[in-house]
Amino acid sequence: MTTLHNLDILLEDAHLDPDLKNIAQKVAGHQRISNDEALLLFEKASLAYLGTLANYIREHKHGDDTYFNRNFHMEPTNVCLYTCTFCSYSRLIKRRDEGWEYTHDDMMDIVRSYDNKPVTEVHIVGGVLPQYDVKFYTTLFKAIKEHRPDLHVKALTPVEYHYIFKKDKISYEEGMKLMKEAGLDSMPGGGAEIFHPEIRDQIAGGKCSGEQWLRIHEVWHELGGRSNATMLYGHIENYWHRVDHLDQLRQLQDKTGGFQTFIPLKFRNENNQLSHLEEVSTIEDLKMYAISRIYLDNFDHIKAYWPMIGRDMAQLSLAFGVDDIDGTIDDTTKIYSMAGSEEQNPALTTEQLVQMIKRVGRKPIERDTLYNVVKDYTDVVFESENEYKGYLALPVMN
Ligand code: V47
Ligand code: SF4
Repeated sequence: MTTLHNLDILLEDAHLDPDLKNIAQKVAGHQRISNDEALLLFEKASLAYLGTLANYIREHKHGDDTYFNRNFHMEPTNVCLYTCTFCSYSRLIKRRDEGWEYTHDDMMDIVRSYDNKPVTEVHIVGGVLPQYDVKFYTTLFKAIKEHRPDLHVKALTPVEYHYIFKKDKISYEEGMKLMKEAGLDSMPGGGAEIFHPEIRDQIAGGKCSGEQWLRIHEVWHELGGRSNATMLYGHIENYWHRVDHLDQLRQLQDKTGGFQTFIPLKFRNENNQLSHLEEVSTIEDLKMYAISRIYLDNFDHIKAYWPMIGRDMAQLSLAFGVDDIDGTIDDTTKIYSMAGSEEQNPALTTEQLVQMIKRVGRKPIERDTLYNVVKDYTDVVFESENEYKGYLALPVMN
């Protein structure tokens, strides 16, 4: 479904604002856009214009290929000593009876419950509590690897790492090395929120700073590791803060090349201290995806996390720069729904996910965490509905 010609039409449009035409020319020439130009896109560009540019880049990088993976989430605890105002979990520190605090054995029971299921990744995130320390996580990673060496461990964010390394009085370098030796394969993108202290100080409840978040990813990349990045948008930040956030990610990526995917996360307003804020519109969401794709020229992938935005929006996002819709996840916790995500009970079979992608003219590709192709579903015809049923979930943490 190539739309490469659409950009040509746009470039010939005599009525197009000269600044926007200039940006379109840059995109056509595969040149990087500046921060001022990104700001201009947020402030001035129409959705149709942004979609044309973002889709051009998306198709240039990936054609119609659209990635998903099969993973499951484990959350050691949903209680957290930080007090991020956007998070539905932080309040549980005072109401611990409503939360859970899993032991090592509980966590391994969850891992074992996936024996014989075709998952390639476990995504581990959680609240921050003192008993979940370096020892807990290194022991857990080692046990997972012993039990199932093929399972990719994508675990924890700089929020946890900063806390546990500080507690053990070890440097980021020492700490990340220990994690790698224990079996950590990659880092998810959480905890980034908005880097700029003007906003972060108001929403991030005392957890690691933007600088510390970036530094821990840098250290991990220097060890040869890969990771993802996110941005929580649509609350009290303005466009300038979003561009600043993207700028810092682009700069670090220039230095290390260690990021795989950028995931814009729309702020949801239920059950948290920012419930008085109105959520941004779906048009704003599509603009966010498109501008991320246009600005982050050194990121291979842009991911839409579909349980949060809903299936229809996920399909739409594939025309606005997105090439990855995360995956089939077995949700044991249902946490995502606490923040008011679109999918109150998200469950998609692999077949449904594949159909969802095919229906918007794209090619469904199952990938592993590092984007190696596991299976191309383009020509697969499903015979039964009884394929392994994977559930999708949002870990609304870190
Ligand atoms: O850092 C918390 C966000 C993130 C809310 O790397 C909220 O593959 C919206 O990072 N409304 C954690 N968002 C989730 C995350 C993630 C998810 C899927 C895949 C990957 C990956 C990473 O969730 C937190 C925070 O930014 N979050 N509360 C909320 N009310
Ligand atoms: Fe804790 Fe993460 Fe929630 Fe912040 S977002 S309160 S660090 S679980």
